[in-house]
Amino acid sequence: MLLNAALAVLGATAVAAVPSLEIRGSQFVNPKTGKAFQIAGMAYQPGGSSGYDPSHGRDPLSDGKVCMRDAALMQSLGVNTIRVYNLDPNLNHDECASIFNAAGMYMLLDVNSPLAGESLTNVNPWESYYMEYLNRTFAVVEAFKNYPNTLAFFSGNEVIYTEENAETVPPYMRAVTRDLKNYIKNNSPRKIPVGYSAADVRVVLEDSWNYFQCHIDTEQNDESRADLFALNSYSWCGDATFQSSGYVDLVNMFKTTSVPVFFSEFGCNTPSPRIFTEIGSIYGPDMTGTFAGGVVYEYTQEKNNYGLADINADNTINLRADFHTLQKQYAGVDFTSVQGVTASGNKGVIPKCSKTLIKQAKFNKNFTLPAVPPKTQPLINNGIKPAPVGKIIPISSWDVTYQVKDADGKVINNLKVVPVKDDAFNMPGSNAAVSGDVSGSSNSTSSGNNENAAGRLAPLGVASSAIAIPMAIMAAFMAGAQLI
Ligand SMILES: *[C@@H]1O[C@H](CO)[C@@H](O)[C@H](O)[C@H]1NC(C)=O
Ligand SMILES: *[C@@H]1O[C@H](CO)[C@@H](O)[C@H](O)[C@H]1NC(C)=O
Ligand SMILES: CC(=O)N[C@H]1CO[C@H](CO)[C@@H](O)[C@@H]1O
Repeated sequence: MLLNAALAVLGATAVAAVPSLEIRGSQFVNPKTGKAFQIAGMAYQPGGSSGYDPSHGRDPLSDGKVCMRDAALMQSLGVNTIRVYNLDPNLNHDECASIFNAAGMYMLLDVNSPLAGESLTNVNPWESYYMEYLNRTFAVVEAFKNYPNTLAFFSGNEVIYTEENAETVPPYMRAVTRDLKNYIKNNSPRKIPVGYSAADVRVVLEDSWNYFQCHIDTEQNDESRADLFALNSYSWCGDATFQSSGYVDLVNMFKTTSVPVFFSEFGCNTPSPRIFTEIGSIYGPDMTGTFAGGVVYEYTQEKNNYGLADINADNTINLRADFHTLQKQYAGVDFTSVQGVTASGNKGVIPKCSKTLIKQAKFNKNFTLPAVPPKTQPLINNGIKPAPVGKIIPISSWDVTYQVKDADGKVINNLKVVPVKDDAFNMPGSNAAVSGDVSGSSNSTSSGNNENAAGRLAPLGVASSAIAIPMAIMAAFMAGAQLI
């Protein structure tokens, strides 16, 4: 009996995975349910850009104990996606990817890094577009293509942000997108989307979106067309509205989009503490018809002061008031409804690439893209060698081993990741370890729905305790122990 029950759960948890999503028209879609998916994302770069340090074998997804801590906290928050900027394709990410997968979170991954030779430059981009650079981006694809929760790759982040770099960068950015998409087409078991993450600089924003989403008439299967378009936007500050924040202008700009559009970063930090009232707008009727959600910037407190959590030198954490405020805002959204909408099938308007599509005088209007650099086509056709290989692995314990304190300084007990059911992703309420009752957090907003949030807790809470014990058994099983 115990054995059967254990094996049943063991079987279920061993393969448990978030459903890999597809892009259909302007939406992310869960192919198993036909529902459109809204990103409730978190920028995840503990240590800032120095959290990526190939010389010391370190990147944000290479330490399982750290990922367990952060996955549990972000799960408590209600996050369903992380964005990770700088990755070393040659490190082992299996433990972290498996933890975030079990916690019901997708991964948006940048293929570039700030180190020399690891991204397209915004000045003289042709000087940075060569085989070794592309090989590295392909290596990131290889390292992450097997994880079911890899949501998409960003081929570039804020490379275009002035009229000057808009003169030269766009064709190179589109060429990198093309090369990545062809690489994935030939070498990945699954079509993982590729797109661009733009700076919300309005003078180049609309042209960037059009330049990347348009279809080049002379191309058959135009692989250079981006699969999605994201923007890093900080225009909603403090107690703003859909109108005053300028979000209304973004919705008007993007409402005909032929690819998913979402915030790859948001979360203005003045005034501080933040109140995160944009959450109600992003997941409300004003936005969800056009936007596919967004990514809060950012999880850890760094020099630029956007963090929700302070990480101490010994890896313990002190949550900041903003963490609890954001948690309340998410809890005030009825995510069961938000994630329950059947995909519209809306293909939007795919514009033809042409000079007249681009509005700004200086913005590049050349759609004859740079040729694939020398020695690169064989890599695109046959794959890089050697190629890193990632895979989902069993996790023996979901407990968080580092101490975490809430914004009142109270130790959070029994913090752990609560594996979500197979084919599910994380929702607010799935992990109740972090209470919202913290004096320092803002209480100015949508607390009215908390009862709903608590109501949604029950089924997932049950699942969690049912899974916690068998996982220990599974650990023993994996270690070769007898199960009777
Ligand atoms: C391509 O990437 C792989 C994996 O990171 C690496 O081992 C190899 O040296 C790279 N090749 C070139 C030519 O950069
Ligand atoms: C457009 O870009 C291609 C490829 O880089 C280049 O050969 C061509 O000269 C460019 N055309 C114009 C009008 O600049
Ligand atoms: C941080 C914050 O907004 N606190 C407010 C919570 O609600 C009380 C009572 O309405 C206010 O006095 C606080 O300023």
